[in-house]
Amino acid sequence: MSMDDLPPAGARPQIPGAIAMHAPPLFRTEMDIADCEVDGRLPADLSGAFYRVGPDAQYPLAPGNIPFDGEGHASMFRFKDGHVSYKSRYVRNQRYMAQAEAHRILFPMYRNPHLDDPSVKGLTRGTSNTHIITYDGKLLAFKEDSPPVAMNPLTLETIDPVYTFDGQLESKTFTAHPKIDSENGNLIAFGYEAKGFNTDDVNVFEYTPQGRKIWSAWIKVPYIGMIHDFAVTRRHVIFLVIPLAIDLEQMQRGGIHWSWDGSKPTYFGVMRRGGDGSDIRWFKGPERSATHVMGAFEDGEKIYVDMEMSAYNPFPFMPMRDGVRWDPVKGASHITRLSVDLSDKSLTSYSMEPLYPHVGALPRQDDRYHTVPYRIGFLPCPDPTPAAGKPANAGYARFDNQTRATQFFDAGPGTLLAEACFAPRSKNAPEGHGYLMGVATRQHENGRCDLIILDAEHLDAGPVATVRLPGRIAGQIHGWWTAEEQLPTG
Ligand code: V55
Ligand code: FE
Repeated sequence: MSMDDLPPAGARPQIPGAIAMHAPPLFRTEMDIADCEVDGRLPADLSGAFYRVGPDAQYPLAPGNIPFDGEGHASMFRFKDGHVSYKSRYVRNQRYMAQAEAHRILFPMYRNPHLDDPSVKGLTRGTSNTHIITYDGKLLAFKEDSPPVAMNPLTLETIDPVYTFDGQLESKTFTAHPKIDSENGNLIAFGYEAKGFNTDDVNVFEYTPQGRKIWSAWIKVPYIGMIHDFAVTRRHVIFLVIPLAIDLEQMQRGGIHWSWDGSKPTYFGVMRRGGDGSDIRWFKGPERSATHVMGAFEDGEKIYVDMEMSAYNPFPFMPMRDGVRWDPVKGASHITRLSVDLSDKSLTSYSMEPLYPHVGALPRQDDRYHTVPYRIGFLPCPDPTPAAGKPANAGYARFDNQTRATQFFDAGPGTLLAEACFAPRSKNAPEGHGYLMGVATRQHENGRCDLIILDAEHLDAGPVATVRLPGRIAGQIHGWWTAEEQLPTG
């Protein structure tokens, strides 16, 4: 399936990677914009960096390849003293460097090593195109099939194309969705296919903020399916294994790593954090996709994970098995609360409760609440209650899980929105007090982009400031806010 087969934007629900799919690649165009134009006034207390990363093909994708295989292009909005600049750089991972030297694609198919050019044997295949965070003074870019890549947080120069925490990383892979402990700043992460291609091993581990490993456990999964995000609470680690299953035959035929196998259950696995993983319990559910976590918490032995969930495959460019035709309605996701009660020793399945009517992907929270009970969430989605006869514009929703009250910022007609990120007003500001920011693509202006900055408590009041870019900028899957005090000086 190609981008042209998709229903027009707006007629279909927001799906992960929608921006990356609609934005044609920039093909090695990197940018520096000093002192960007701003409509409105940048808040005086907004100081730090908003990082983004997304797939942006280095050379045109090989026939049959999917947009998720574009090379990682990282970007930064740097806010300081009431001004903002924009910078973007491709991640100089092993794949990018080898291809640059060869002036062509050497890794032609998404997570399929069979077609790789023989010259790249032994290099990491990772594109670093999915998520980006700062940790221990470094900017880390992720693709879930490889180790992180470390970059300089101020210059975006790549400093280590295979970052292994000084050799401590046991897994051959590393999730794009590490969590930062809300209380001690530790980094908790995992790798799947952790012993290499087509292995059913998962390695889960925790590092101190200074980069010292404090525990690591190995578990087996019920089947090899995508484990894109995960959840961490004070005492538990939760994995979702979805029916986007490894497809060896498809890969032999030159296709991608995954296809949707609707005959498989969606598993919810829970293990004790800091243990050896031997206590893991796998709870079964029906055919569902469960991709991004908005937030998670525990109450005694009860575990709750709020995430985007769809009836099946949310990605139109990932093949369906057995001749099933992809249906955008079944691929559309709702924020759903998954729960289990661990005190029930005979429990074998998890519960699912849809929380809001909004249809959208890429939910986020105040990132200071990754591992503790949280209340506020955000989601890019079409207006859930458009005026009669009017198409639904894209916007950002704010959810208050305590009252179930919602707000909506309407981004206007012809606008596509990337995932939003939350920036707290100050280090110790209450949950959700600060700014919500995200990149808007204006379809009627040739894809020109704006960075929209909203008061996160009052989304419906409209932007407090809009950073006007002169044209299209690199697309994004995920982004990350780093406050000034956590950036290196200089
Ligand atoms: C996702 C994105 C990916 C990927 C697997 O949003 C899952 C989900 C940009 O690449 O490879
Ligand atoms: Fe993701």
